[in-house]
Amino acid sequence: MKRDARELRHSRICPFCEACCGLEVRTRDGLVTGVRGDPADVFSRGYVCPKGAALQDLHEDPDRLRVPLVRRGGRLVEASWEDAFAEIAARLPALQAAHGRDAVALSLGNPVSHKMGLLLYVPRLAKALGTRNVFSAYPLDQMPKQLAAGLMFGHWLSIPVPDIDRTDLLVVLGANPMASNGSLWTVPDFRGRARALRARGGRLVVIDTRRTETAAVADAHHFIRPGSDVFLLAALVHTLFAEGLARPGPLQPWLEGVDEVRAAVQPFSPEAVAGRCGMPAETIRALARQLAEAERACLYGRIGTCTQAFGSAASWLVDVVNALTGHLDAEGGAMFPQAAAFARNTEGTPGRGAGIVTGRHRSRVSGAPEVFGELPMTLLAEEIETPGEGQVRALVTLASNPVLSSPGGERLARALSGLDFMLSVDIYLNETTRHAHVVLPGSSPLEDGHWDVPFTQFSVRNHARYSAPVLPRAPGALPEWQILLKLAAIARGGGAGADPLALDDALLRQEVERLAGGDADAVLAAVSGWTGPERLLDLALRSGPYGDGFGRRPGGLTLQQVAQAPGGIDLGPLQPRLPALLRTPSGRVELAPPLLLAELDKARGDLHAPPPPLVVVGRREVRSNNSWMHNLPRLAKGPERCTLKLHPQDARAHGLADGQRVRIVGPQGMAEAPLELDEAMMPGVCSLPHGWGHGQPGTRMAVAAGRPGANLNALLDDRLRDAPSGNAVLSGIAVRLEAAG
Ligand SMILES: Nc1nc2c(c(=O)[nH]1)N[C@H]1C(S)=C(S)[C@@H](COP(=O)(O)OP(=O)(O)OC[C@H]3O[C@@H](n4cnc5c(=O)[nH]c(N)nc54)[C@H](O)[C@@H]3O)O[C@H]1N2
Ligand SMILES: Nc1nc2c(c(=O)[nH]1)N[C@H]1C(S)=C(S)[C@@H](COP(=O)(O)OP(=O)(O)OC[C@H]3O[C@@H](n4cnc5c(=O)[nH]c(N)nc54)[C@H](O)[C@@H]3O)O[C@H]1N2
Ligand code: SF4
Ligand SMILES: [Mo]
Repeated sequence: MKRDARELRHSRICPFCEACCGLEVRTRDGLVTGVRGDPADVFSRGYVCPKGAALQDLHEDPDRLRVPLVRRGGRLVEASWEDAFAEIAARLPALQAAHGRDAVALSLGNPVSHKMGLLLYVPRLAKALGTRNVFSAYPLDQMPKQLAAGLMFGHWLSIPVPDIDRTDLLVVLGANPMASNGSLWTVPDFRGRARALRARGGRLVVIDTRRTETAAVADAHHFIRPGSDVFLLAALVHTLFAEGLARPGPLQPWLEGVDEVRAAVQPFSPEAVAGRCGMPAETIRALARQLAEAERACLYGRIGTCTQAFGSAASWLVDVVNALTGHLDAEGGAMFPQAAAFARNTEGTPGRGAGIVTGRHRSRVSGAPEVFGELPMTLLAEEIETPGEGQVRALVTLASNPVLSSPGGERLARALSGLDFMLSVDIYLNETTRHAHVVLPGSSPLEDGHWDVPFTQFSVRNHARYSAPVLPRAPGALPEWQILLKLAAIARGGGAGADPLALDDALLRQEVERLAGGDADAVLAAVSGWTGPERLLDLALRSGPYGDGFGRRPGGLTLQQVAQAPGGIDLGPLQPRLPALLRTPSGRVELAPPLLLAELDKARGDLHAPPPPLVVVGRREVRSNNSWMHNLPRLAKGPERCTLKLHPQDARAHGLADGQRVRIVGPQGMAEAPLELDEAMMPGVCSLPHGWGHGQPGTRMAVAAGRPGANLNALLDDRLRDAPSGNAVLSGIAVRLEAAG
């Protein structure tokens, strides 16, 4: 080893969460020597959380998979890429030939969104497989918000975000950005921005079932009973109409359905909902008035408002409030970012479009509608278990761990062990991938180039940042985009020897010919300096809203230009985008989609449901991320994080003491965790983080197994969903506590 090799500094966008902070990664001689926030990053300006530095742990993790595994004689053993692809080619196409395309299901996990090599190539694999059985993390998370945005604005990802840097009042409902660093809202350094908001005289208000870390930096916090957000929101809208505060301002001519909304919220006066929400009517009224009267204000709802029985209706009403108070698409309000690449709402005819549809097909067993091309993750197990035409017999998981991340995971695990064939592209042998017949190793993020395909569409400022690979690819490793192409080639009948790069060229040519017609050759020549995801990115950037248009807009963006800009390129604060952003058939903001009006009507029947004595909700913690970062030593150390938080008053009523191990019994299972008494809990509500439950036989995550934690999802009820979006209900489930052991 050259001991005196020079230390190099690289900019790398953090791939772990939606904040997308710019990191500075130092390397020497191919080894990582340090990671810190990159002060030169135009977007995050040096901010970093404890997870960022753990990129080094991930890169070095001895448990991270580096070679393919193939099941031989019941055991997963190391194999060559050739053998692994040969195994897949021998089994997957034959299964589809014998049982139909839908016999193979796809399961897509959260990290797919954080890797352009995966996200940009999933469509190629999905198309080659041709299956309607596509499952993902979205219906465990944000599908209600996507559905509401789709119905209102005409595209699934036209989701407005708080313009926090210019607002006077931010109301956060069911989100904890101090721990999560933001979601469907790319907002690095939330703490710093919240502090600046308050320093300039603005206010931060948090409504949550727990007095969270975000509440701790806010001006006010209000408890809300889990699952009752739809009622609070309907009462806010009710108040706006009742008190003459519905003043949409310049947006007025573009709003369709104001009268229908007024009629629909009629039954939901603050008095009518106060008991259900656990909030005084006067508090609700005051909130409505504050939102209406603030010059610049924004209401933001996130996962707490999505993972409940009326999640779609709640997500919709959040933006109804923003629209009626004149804060939608206005400076300091809820604004639509304009991404430099891959944003569908900048393509096609401005101001009008086909809108969205759901239910183009239905799940075979329960008949749940397809939403955004996907089916509810909680229905995957029954599709595998239930015999008959169209039964799922094989599964491909991409960066997905539903055995821990989905309710019904234990049942799913049993179903997985009965599959004819299972293939995982993943970096760990974990609770899900241990059931696979073939596991193909994903790459270390430090070996990939990076662009935030989804998150630039939710960013608090418009920007263009590209990270080049920090380290050369490990010898023998295959980038994930090539893995997916190879699988696509195999699914298309090309056999194990198929050439993924030739398929990439052919597919790209087809697409460019469709879009650019006679100019296709010139366009392809212009991007020919790049390959793979970078080539798609250059194409998207140059044809995007800030692009050079392949020479038509001199000075416009190209990937080369972005790649050479230290810290990226700032494209300025968010700008109003209505009505041009709309892709609804009416060309207006659909304030009253019939599907959601019907939900609100349904919710009336639930308004007087008596609350169970104790319910469980989830929580996030800065040093963790869903189910897969518990193997990184610098995050895993420190106090036990998978604890059950409970208000001391509830603990006394149960005869339980701080630190004691408790058994939490839910509708479908139980789990055990140490009890942590916390005055910040709403009485009648306990909280347990998700993503734990490690140490199962056949997994290979030694650090995580040392502190397995309890699986929240084992307690929940996999039958409960928000009907229009198919999103799982993860919040407000009735549980019972008892002393363990
Ligand atoms: N009860 C409850 N359940 C929840 C939630 C909740 O709030 N409460 N949250 C839900 C939400 S929001 C989400 S998004 C889901 C997340 O659930 P999943 O989508 O299942 O995601 P993770 O649990 O993060 O698991 C990620 C998987 O990707 C693998 N992986 C990590 N990095 C890479 C990589 O670079 N390449 C490849 N190929 N694989 C990689 C990991 O090893 C792991 O297997 O969980 C949901 N589950
Ligand atoms: N550190 C860390 N960061 C993450 C993740 C992680 O696991 N760890 N996961 C990432 C992912 S995949 C996502 S989707 C985002 C999510 O990001 P956020 O939406 O900010 O998610 P949480 O931090 O879980 O905050 C949800 C809040 O909702 C509250 N809540 C629960 N039920 C209800 C309810 O019925 N009504 C209301 N009003 N509130 C309720 C909870 O107490 C909690 O404080 O975070 C991302 N960032
Ligand atoms: S906040 Fe998110 S993006 Fe930023 S360093 Fe932490 S994990 Fe990475
Ligand atoms: Mo998520």
